[in-house]
Amino acid sequence: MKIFRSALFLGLQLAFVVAAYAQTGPVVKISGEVTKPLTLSVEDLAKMKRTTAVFTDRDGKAHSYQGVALQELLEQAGVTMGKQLRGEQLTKYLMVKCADGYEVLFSLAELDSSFTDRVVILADKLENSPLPDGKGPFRLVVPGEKKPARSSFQVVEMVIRYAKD
Ligand SMILES: Nc1nc2c(c(=O)[nH]1)N[C@H]1C(S)=C(S)[C@@H](COP(=O)(O)O)O[C@H]1N2
Ligand SMILES: [Mo]
Repeated sequence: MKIFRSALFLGLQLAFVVAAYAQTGPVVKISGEVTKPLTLSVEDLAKMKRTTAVFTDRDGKAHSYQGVALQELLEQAGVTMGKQLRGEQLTKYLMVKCADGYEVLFSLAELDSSFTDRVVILADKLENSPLPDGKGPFRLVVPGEKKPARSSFQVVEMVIRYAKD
């Protein structure tokens, strides 16, 4: 009886661990100089204000991506954007980190609508479908640049830091 009970207990524990693991889908993190670090899933992004950005590939072909404006995400994380982005805050940068080790950098002012009309988005859809294998589930889309090199795919984390000492 005792053995049966401990076997049942172990079985339940195992089932619990498996279930918890299955629920852990891919996420993107926003960390560093933030007041509220975020861990966002595709489901979280789906609930936010959605917007479209055009990605121009190496061949000059345009593709329409859907997602959430990076500024919106940074504001949710409590990053100094908008009126707060002044003085020494202007020495802050955002580093994008990808699953393949690719990294690119933006200064915060490049991402703020009080400095620029260009809207960078964190996309989770291409032509309204999930991103293709190896390019998702999250991609930065940076319109208005001559090269697509900063439109990082497989984004896993965005870290905000001070560049000054
Ligand atoms: N994670 C990651 N993102 C990346 C790259 C990369 O190597 N890794 N290459 C960049 C470069 S140099 C280009 S030209 C585009 C190519 O995107 P595409 O293959 O979707 O056209 O992705 C950019 N984003
Ligand atoms: Mo490239």
